[in-house]
Amino acid sequence: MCMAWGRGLRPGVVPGAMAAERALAMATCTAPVNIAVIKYWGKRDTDLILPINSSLSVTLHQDQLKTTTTAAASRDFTEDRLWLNGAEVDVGHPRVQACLREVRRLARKRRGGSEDTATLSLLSYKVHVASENNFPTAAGLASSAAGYACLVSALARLYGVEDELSEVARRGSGSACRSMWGGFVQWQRGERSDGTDSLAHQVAPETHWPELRVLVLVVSGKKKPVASTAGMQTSVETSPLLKHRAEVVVPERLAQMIRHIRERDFEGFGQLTMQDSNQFHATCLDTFPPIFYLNDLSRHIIALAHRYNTHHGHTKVAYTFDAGPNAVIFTLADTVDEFVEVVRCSFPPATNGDQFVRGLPVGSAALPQELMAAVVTEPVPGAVQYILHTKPGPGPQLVDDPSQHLLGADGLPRRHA
Ligand code: 2P0
Repeated sequence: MCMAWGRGLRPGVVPGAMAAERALAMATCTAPVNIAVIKYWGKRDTDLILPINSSLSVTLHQDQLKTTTTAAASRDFTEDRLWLNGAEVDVGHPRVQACLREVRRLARKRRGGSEDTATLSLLSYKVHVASENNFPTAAGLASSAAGYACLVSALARLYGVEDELSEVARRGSGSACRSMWGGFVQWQRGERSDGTDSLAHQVAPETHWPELRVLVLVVSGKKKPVASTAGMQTSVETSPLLKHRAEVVVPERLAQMIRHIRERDFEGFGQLTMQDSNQFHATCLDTFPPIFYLNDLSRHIIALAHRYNTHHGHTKVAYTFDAGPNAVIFTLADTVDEFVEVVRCSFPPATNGDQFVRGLPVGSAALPQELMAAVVTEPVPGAVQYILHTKPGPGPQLVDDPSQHLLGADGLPRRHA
């Protein structure tokens, strides 16, 4: 493994290495999951992770879904090491290495010619990193976005880097750059070949639309059949629809979507969210050989949402699906109780009746007879494992409480009770 890590810097040659006395430096951050409403699919540069189109997402609240990462540096560490959910994994993964290299480059740049010996010492040390999700990785919720956003946040904190970091998170996973901000976030595709203008920025903070709610319908614990990274490149190579989407459709939709968000127009936001999810899955079908992320159950949920909206005469719920069959539903707070009851009646829970709804509280609702008849047409028992109720939330956070570090004083993972 070739590493730029610490090259040319040795603790022994740090002048007046005051901070080298410090045995262990540690920082812990949390970072959120995001769900795209204008989808990213396809790269124009697979190494720098530069997309063929801009995208826009909603950052989900970390009370329900988050990654926590601790990064530590010590002169006593003999090699870089990484643990994910308690299991040690290969730290040599090129994307992990790209994030490490870029944060360290920014730290050096920031230090410039100054006498910041603390940073200089840290930069010469190996790192240990531990990362955990507060949700099951197997649930198919976008964990790489939160994971890389958190890795970059924790490393940046460790080295005292305060620069724009979405460009670095993007090197871990494209969608990770959007998890560097809270609320409503646009990832600008950029024009430059070096990727310096392919950045995420906030369109509106999470407080902008207080009534907006998110229901994640977890329908499958299985791993996705085709990984996004491989799938999107096959789409770039074979799908004329994807080319048209990137060149013509997305630029128009982005402008519309930003307008709907600014005006808190749920009708417009919801319709465009559904249309963009559908077009993303259409580009998957247009890929050759085709990629299928939706399954019968996802199609069942799509039909249910349309029946529900038709019954009410306007858009009350909007679905979106990523590279897997789980549904993410956007709605407004005043609709949550009723729609959750519709989902419960449509997919009666098999065993976990009391854990069927998780996250933010949901009240009870009695469904009117005409709604039942019009919307709940063919119940599929047990098909939805559970519903997670959440809302838009903030970007990465620093964890001040040292008892929350995932690494102990020995630099090894410790388990929380
Ligand atoms: C998105 N997805 O915009 C789209 C919609 C999946 C469907 O971003 O290769 O895991 O790491 O850049 O970010 C999934 O792609 O792919 C994704 P890489 P990533 O959220």
